Amino acid sequence: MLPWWKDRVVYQIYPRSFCDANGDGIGDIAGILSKLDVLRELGVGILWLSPMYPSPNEDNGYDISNYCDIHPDFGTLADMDALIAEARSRDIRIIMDLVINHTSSQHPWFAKSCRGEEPYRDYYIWRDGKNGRPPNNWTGFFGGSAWEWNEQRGQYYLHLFAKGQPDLNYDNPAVIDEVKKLMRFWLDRGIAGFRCDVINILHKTSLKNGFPLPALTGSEHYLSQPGTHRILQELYRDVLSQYDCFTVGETVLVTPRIANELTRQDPGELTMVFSFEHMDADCFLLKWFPRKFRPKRLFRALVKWQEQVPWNTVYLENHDQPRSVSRFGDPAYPSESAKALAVLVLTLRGTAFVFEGEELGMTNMPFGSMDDVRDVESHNVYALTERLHLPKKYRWNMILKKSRDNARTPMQWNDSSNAGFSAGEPWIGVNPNYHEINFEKEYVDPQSVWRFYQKLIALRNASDVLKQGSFRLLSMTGSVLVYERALEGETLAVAVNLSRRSRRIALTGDVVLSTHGRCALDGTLLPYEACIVRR
Ligand code: TEU
Ligand code: CA
Repeated sequence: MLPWWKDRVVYQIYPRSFCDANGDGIGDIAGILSKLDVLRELGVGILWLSPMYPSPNEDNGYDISNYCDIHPDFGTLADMDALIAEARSRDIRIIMDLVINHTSSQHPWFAKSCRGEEPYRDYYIWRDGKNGRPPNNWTGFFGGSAWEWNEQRGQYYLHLFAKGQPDLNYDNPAVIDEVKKLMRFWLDRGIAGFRCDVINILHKTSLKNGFPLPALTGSEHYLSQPGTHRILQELYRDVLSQYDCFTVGETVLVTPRIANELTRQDPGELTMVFSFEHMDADCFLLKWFPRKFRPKRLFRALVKWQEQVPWNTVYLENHDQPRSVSRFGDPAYPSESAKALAVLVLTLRGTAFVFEGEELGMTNMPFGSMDDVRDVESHNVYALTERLHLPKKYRWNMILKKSRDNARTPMQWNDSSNAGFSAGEPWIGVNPNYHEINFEKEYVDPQSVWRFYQKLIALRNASDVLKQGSFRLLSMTGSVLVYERALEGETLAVAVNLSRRSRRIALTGDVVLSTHGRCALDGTLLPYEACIVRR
């Protein structure tokens, strides 16, 4: 029997942008509750909720000021308990975001650490400066020095993300104890696991200068270090192994070898990880330098991970990534290309993750100016590239193509004002294409992207071969990928064409599901056609 987390499709909710029940412009728990039936109908069996904890929102909740409560914007702890129970009653389990590399600078631990109060003095990574400069040359994920001066303490603190996200000090056992406590707090309330934010950078082996790199200088001192493996093993042994739960690690800059180490069974660490190699198919250097999308780059990365990691996650979107249909699809074939991408996500081997709106074919946002952009990362990068004298047009193009806010515009529920997301003024603008792309319209259209996702998820839920079958590459050309899934004598082949041209393929068999509703393959795939064939 497959464990339940390999058996079910996961749906990621970005709560701020999902559904606003009280009209304050921010999505909330009551909004999620109102959509549980629709999610059940879609066929997903696990929800991953991006952070809903109290937070000053410098990084939309990834800067946590209290791990054991719910932000009033979203509701109360009682609302969260109700959500867990209501989801359970529909056979949907919930995992939460575990953000433990850093806290918010508004967390009481940090305030006390600034004052040098015990036992919080060494909860964070504090160092003296060097001749009035930061302690080392490290740079952070959002650009610029990874150190910030604190007047009160008279020292610098390390922050690999925004200034308001000081890194915790994992050389301090008290910090690990705090983490165990907060994990139990949520597991005891009935959640089914965690998505673990940047979990492979917890332990910093040394604070020496890093090898100068174009980005993330210093990262060789903290990426997937032995100290991090030890912490993950301890969290597994003392907490996770005592619950019916799973973890998915968000692991940055990992190779298949490292992913296999992070997910090994004995001693246990994580259940599965998110890798990012396939996210570089249209960009490089931590995404900020766009390049032309080539399907083969996407295919090659996906296949490599299929072949080298026994059980991985499969995804094309999350709250940090622009919309997949805008990156890997085609505006001339919006519905076809969204469906072809869906086939990839739901027929490759591994746990499939669908991000809110992906199942509608939601697209990137035509932002007008930086005033429309909310994300701290975008603002930091826009300012930094100005100091580097990059041309304004180029910088703006970077933001349009790569801003995380592309994924964070409100969910498009219907054709009414604000796409039915909120009766008030949404915290971030709604994509004007909600008149064409919205849930209610797609729900009643048998040919819609949403209906296709529903069919595909149902097919997967009912198919052992899609859930647990082996993966074998059959062929890969510039724009067509063909592979096979096999289990105990049953074989399905999948062919995906990510181009505007019809392509010839040597594949026959009864069509189980096709993006174009066809019943038999005749040797050609139409533009952006994908087919699942029984062999
Ligand atoms: O993301 C970590 C991470 O690597 C991203 O910041 C990545 O560099 C960037 O998004 C690429 O555009 C996680 C969360 O998913 C993200 O939302 C948080 O901002 C970040 O950690 C800090 O907690
Ligand atoms: Ca609200």
